[in-house]
Amino acid sequence: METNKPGRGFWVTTAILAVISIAGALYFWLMPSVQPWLPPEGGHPGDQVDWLFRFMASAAAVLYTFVVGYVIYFAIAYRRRRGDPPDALGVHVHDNTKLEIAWTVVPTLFVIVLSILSIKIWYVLQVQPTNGLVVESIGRQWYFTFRYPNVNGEVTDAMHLPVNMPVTLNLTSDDVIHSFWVPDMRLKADMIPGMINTIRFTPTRVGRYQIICTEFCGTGHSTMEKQTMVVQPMPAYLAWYHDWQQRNAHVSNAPPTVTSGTIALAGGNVAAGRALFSQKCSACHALGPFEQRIVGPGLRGVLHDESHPDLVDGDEATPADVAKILQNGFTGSMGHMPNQAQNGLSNKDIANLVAYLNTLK
Ligand code: HEC
Ligand SMILES: [Cu+2]
Repeated sequence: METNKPGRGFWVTTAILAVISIAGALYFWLMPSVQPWLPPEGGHPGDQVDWLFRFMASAAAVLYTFVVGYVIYFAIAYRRRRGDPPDALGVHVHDNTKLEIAWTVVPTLFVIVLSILSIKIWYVLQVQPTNGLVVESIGRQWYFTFRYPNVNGEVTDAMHLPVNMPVTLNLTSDDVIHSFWVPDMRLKADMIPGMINTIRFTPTRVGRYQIICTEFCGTGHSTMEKQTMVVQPMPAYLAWYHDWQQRNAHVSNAPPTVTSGTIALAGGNVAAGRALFSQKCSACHALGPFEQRIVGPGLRGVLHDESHPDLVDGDEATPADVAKILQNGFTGSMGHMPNQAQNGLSNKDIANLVAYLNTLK
């Protein structure tokens, strides 16, 4: 007589799988002390995110062990044996109500528990209002800028935050989709043009943490990892904050636009131009010869290379014509050179950049 009752092999297999799955679950649960896979958490709710990660990994270890273990066991136990007729069929099991209820209820409960745990953390991370500091970050090809209350314009060096102060971080993009990721804080959210995504957290450990873009955003994408989140004690933070308040006191808060008319180049500051170049131009331009392309051409000797007397737009290489390209942008055979508004340049910035480019020989 054919039977569909599980035999002794099934129960032995179940016992072995139970032992393996407990070992697997323990490994993932104790993982931070077994072998630190992740950098130490720099803040809250990063600690909760790690807890959820360990819980999910442990639960997945149990699930994986049983699913794969039984697949292997059944494939061996119910294989076709020597002497079976070539058209032998397996036992047909159907209408086992208990079994069907079990395999519906158990995974459903499992998923419900996981969603409740995730939603609790998601609520803290994205919804729960907090008092504290509100900072904005804007993704650009290929760097991040930051806006602070009562600081004009944008901060371009790094994102400074006081330790143990709740932060509401509003994220957006000026061009294409970027993604803001700080592994040490377990924070990640997309930066989408025309949308604001908010994440909330409290940095609890003083230090300097890398900010990385994790959405492929063009040829300079891999360079969007140079800026940092600097968490510091309040006095140091305030010193930095007041410094930027002063530095940007004369910057307008209006979004940059393309100016009409010619830009006055007298008084351009070479040092300011050099600093700006490394922030806003070096993702696309090397300081090598014209042929050394990143996205646009190398700019060493853009004003002094006799083998390239003309600029890409066909005009003669003079400071005024370089300024015109920075002002209006240019699209040619190599691609798109962003205009003044897209690069976020004031007229003064352009004068400084041209003064700097004029020193390259
Ligand atoms: C997104 C990439 C990108 C950025 C950012 C960018 N450029 Fe360009 N630039 C280009 C491309 C591409 C060209 C060439 C366009 C063509 O001819 O096809 C170009 C051309 C130029 C030229 C003309 C060069 C020549 O030999 O004629 C100058 C000067 C220049 N860029 C300066 C700058 C400066 C200064 C900055 C920073 C404010 C900057 N660019 C930022 C892509 C960029
Ligand atoms: Cu990006």
